[in-house]
Amino acid sequence: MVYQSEYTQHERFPDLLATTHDNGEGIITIASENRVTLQIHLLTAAIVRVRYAEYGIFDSDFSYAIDPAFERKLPEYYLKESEENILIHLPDFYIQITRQHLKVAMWNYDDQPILQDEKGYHWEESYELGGNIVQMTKVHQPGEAYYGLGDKPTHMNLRGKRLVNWGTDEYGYPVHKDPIYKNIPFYYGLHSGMGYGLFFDNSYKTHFDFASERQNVTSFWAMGGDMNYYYIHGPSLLEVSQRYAMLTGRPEMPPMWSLGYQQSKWSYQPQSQVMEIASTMREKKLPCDVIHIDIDYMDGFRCFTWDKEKFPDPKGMTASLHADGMKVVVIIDPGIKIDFDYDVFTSALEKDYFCKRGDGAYIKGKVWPGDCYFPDFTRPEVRDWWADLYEGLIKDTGIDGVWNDMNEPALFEVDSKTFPDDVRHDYDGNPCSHRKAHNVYGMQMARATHEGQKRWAGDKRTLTITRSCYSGVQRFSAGWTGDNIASWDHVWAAAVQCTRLSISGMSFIGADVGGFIQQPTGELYIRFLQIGMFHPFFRTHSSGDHGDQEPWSFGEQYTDYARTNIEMRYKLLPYLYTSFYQCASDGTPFLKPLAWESQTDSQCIHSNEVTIVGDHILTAPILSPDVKGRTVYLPPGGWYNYWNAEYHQGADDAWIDVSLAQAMIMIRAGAVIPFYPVQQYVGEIDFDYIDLICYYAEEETESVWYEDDGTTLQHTQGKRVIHQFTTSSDEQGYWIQHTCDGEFAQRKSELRISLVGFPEEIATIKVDGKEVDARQGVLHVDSQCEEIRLLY
Ligand code: MIG
Repeated sequence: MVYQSEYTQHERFPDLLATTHDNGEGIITIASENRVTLQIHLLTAAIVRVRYAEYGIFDSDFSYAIDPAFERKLPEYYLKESEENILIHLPDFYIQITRQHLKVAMWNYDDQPILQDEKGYHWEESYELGGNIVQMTKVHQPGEAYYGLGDKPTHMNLRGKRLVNWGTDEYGYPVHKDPIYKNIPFYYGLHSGMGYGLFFDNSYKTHFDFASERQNVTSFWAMGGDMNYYYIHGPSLLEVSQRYAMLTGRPEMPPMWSLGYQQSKWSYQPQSQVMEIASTMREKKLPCDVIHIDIDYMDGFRCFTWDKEKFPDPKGMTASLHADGMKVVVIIDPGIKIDFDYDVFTSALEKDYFCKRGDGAYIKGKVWPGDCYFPDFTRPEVRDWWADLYEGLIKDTGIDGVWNDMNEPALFEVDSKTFPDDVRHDYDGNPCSHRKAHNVYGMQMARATHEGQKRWAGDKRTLTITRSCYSGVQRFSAGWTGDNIASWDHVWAAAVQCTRLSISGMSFIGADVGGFIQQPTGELYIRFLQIGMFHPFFRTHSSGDHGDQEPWSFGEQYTDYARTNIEMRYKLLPYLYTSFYQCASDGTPFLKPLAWESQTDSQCIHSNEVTIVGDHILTAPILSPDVKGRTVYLPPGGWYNYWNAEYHQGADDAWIDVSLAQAMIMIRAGAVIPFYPVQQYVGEIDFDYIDLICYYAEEETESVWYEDDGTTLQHTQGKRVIHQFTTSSDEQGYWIQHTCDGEFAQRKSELRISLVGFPEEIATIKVDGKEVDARQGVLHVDSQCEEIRLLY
C-alpha cells in the first residue's frame, strides 16, 4: 500500500545559522537567525527533552503527563561547538546538533547512531487550523523495530504502520483498528541491539508513521502545539520502560483484592440479581473478589444516584457483599443529565463547571441520560468538586472502586463521536480548545475520581478504572481495553494490547474476558480466561444483549475448567502482587514482550502475543478451537513447564500442551516463585506461611517476593517486607540466600520450600548453618532465615 501524506506539500525548514546559549543548568537554547529555536533540556543522564518553536515562542510549558514527583538530576555534560555542529557530551552518549536545519542526533561512544533526524523539525502551515502542524522525521535505522503507543490492537512491532492518537469510542473494534480509546504518544525504537524511547508530549491529535510512507523514515506530527519530545536513553528496553515511568509516573500499590477475579455484566440488576450472582460464585466455589455494577443502577443514568426501585438498599447490599468477601465497583460516566431537579447538575451549573463552546454556549451532547452537559475535568476546582461527589458512594454506601466509562469523551449521534473542536477547556490555567484537551479529558476525569476515592476511603486502598487516558494516567488509574468481541482474534488482541499498554506505562490493565460483544463458546471463554488470568485487571464483562457470560454459563464441564483456571490465579497472587510492587516501585512493566527478554534475538524482536509476566513466568494464549497446545518460542535460558516440571532449553521453539484446565505457565529456571493456597477471595483464609517453589538452574538467579497487609496505606510508612532470594549452584549443592527488608505485624512467619528439577538427590540441608531433616518433601523454615544450603 502506498500512502500519500496529507501534509508533505509545503514543508518549511529552519535553515539559517544558529547561535547557542547554555544557561549553565542543563538548558541549551539554539536560536536560528530566522528565529526558529531549539531547546535541549538535560533532565537526567538518560532523559533529554527536545523542544522547538517556529518564532522562538513556545507554547505554555505545562504537561499532564510528567509526574510532579519527577526529579531532574542534572548530569555532567560538556558542550563543544564547531562551525557546523554543537555537540553535547553526556556520560553514556552524545547529542549532535547541526547549525543548519537544527538537526539532532544521538550517538553512542562507538559512534553508532541511536536516533537521528532525517529532515528533523519542520512544520506545515495549516490556514484552516490557523497554525502549524508540527512535524519530525527521523532516520529509520536498518532493521529497526518499534513498540509501545498504548492500546493499538495490532502487531507488537509497529514497523510499517501508521497510527493516530485521538481517543475514540470504538464499539466492537476489529483487530488492527486505529485509533481506539487511549492516547499514549510514546514509542520505543530498537536496532543493532540498542533500545531507546521517544515520548512526544503533545496532547493534540498525534500521528506516527513507522517507516510506512517512506521506508527509510519514521515520522511523527501533531495538529498543533509544540514539537516537544523526550529522548529516553537505553540501551536496554527494560531501562527505557523504567525511565519512562520515572518521567510520567508509576502506579500506587493497589488493594490485593483488585488483583482477584472480578465479575461484570451490563448490567447486573436489580439488587437481588447482584446478590444472586455473588452467592452463586460462592456456591459453585468459583473464587471471586469483585462484582461490578453497570449504568442501570442509576436513577435515569444520573451519576451519583441510585434507582430506588431496582436498588432499594445499596448500603445494605454492599454490607452483605462485604460480609461475604465481595467488593463492589460501580460505573460513573462524565455526562451529567440536564435536569433542574438534579443537584449534581444544578450545582455544576451554578458554579460554572460545565464545558462551553468557543462562542460561550454550553456544549450539549447526547449520551445515556439523554441531553447532557459535561464537567471540564481539566479545571482544578472541577476535579475538587467531582472528588467531593464521591462522599455518598464511598463513605456512606461503602463502594470499593469506581469505573469511569465514556470519557474519550464519547457522544451519541454525531459522526465525530465526540465534542466539536471549538469547545473550550481550562487545561489547568492554560485555556485551550478541545483540539488540545480531547486526549487528556479521560485522564483528568479518572484523576478526579481517584482523588475522590482517596478523600473518602480513609486508610483503605481504592480502585479506579478508566477507558480513555493520556500518558501518565497510571499514577491514578487502572484501565480496560474497551468493547472487544467474543472471537479468537480478540484473544490475540487482548494479549498484545495488554502487554503493549504495560510497556506504555499502563500496567494495571485487562481486557473483557470472554469478549464484550457476541457470545463466546465455552471453549473460547476458557481460552480468554487463560490469558486474562495473567493480566493485572482480571474481569469477565459482557454487553448483556446476548447469552449469559458467567463462569458457569457454559455447562458443568466448562465451569470446572473456569474454576481450575481462576484457582490458579489465586495461587499465583503473591507472585502477581510482587510483580505489581516492582512496577509501583521502579516502573518495571508487569507484562513484557519477548524483546524485553532478549533484544538481540530476532525471534524475540518479532514476537507478538507471547508475554513475560513479572520476572519469571512466560505465557501465551491459545488462538484457535480444538487444539491441545501450541508451539511457543522460548527465549534463551531454561524454562520449566509448571504443570509437569518438564524442562525446555530456550532459544528454541517448544511444543507445550495447554489443556482447557491448565493455562500455559512456563517458569524460568532458577526462579523462586511464591504461591498462596486457593482462597475464594483475598483474605478468606488466615494462614501464616508462604509456599515457595524453587526451580533448579546452574546460573545465579534473583527472585523477589513482596508482602504487605494488602488493604491499607501502611505500606507507605514502611510496613512491608521485601524478600530477595538469590539462588546459585556448585558441585556440592545449591544455595538459597535470603534477605528481607522491612517489617509489619501480619508478615508470614514460615517459608515452605519445594524443589523442582534438581539433578541430584539432596542428602543434607543446612539452614543458617544448622542441619535439618532432609527427608521431608517440603522444607519448613523460619521466614527470617538467611541461608539455605542443599547438599548432594
Ligand atoms: O455505550 O455502560 O465500554 O464496558 O458496559 C456503551 C455500558 C457504554 C461502554 C463500556 C462497557 C459498558 C457500557 N458502556
